[in-house]
Amino acid sequence: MDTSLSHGRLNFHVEAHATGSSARAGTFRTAHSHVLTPLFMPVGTQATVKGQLTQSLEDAGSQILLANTYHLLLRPGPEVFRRIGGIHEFMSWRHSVLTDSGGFQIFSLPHSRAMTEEGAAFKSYLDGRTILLSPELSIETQKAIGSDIMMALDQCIPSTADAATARAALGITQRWAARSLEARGDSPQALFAIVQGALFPELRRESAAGLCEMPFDGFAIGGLAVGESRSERQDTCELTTQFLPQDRPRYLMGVGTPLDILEAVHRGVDMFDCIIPTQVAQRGGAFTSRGFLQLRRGVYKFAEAPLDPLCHCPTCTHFSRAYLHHLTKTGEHLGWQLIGQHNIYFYHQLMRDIRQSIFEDRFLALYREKRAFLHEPDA
Ligand code: PRF
Ligand code: ZN
Repeated sequence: MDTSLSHGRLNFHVEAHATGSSARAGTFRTAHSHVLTPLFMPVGTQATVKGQLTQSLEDAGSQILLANTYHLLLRPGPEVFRRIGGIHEFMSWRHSVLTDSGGFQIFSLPHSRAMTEEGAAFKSYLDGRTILLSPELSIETQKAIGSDIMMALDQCIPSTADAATARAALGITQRWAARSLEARGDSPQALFAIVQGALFPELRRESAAGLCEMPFDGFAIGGLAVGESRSERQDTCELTTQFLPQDRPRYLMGVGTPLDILEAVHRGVDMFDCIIPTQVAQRGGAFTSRGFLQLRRGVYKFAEAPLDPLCHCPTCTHFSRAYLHHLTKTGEHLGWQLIGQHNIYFYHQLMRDIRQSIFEDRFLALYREKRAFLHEPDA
């Protein structure tokens, strides 16, 4: 195969580059859908984006949902996906799905885990059983789940780790990536590798260089948004994207706020996932074109206006701030659901605006304007 003509299983193409920025607009094709980048993926850990019907996600403009191998391996287990015919059928979602490999979720466990060359051993939170999640078991499970894009098992360490720890982790991640590729075999599912290396430029370069020698369909930047400052995150992201090939999608894992995403697109990232839009909605938090709102505040008790007068989402089309305030104050689930759908729509609209501005070569102007507007959620 002539690799100079190959764009991997996703056939990723950059359609436009921004002037004065590393931002780019692209497209790729999975087994289920045609995808436009830059894009945001809502998190559906347990084969559900909490509180959202898949129809609501489709209406909000979601293109890819993220699911977690770690959780789905434990419950319902791969056999359910094998018998039912994959996650799309299972959760009634006709667009694309990306599965995370499980490395990060195990790293996030407070105790009962052990990393060896073979894999990551952990105790099931369901029945206390010890499970060895090897790169092979992760891929086998992701094959059963039937995601469009699989992630290679990686060793995620705190971004503040010392150089020796970071070097060991990227070595393991590199070898696990090669084993994942081998385990994928001739499956049509795409596979991404994950760059690690904490905050050390030389280690990020080494990790990216090693992984880029292998025929992955895309590359993720892992190990960020785990305790570093925003400027450290931005610097590491900027330097890592420069080591990645132009002709593969780049995915910044677990990031972030709208401002984080805007900053990362500027530095050449194409894909994002984060629980923030659904998580803040649960507590009454909403992103709007005029900044972040807390709907529990008493000032909204009599507010007849929609949540965001400039938003065209179903929530803003049908409901007032007063009603959403009431739902959050009474702890009604519908409040979480409606604000969640609005927040997801807000993230997707941000990505659509960014994409459009890249095509019209006015990304830098949009970046400056949005940067001033995007307020952060309260900690
Ligand atoms: N690795 C994996 N999943 C992840 C991360 C990672 O480093 C992150 C880092 N923020 C989020 N999700 N496999
Ligand atoms: Zn809205």
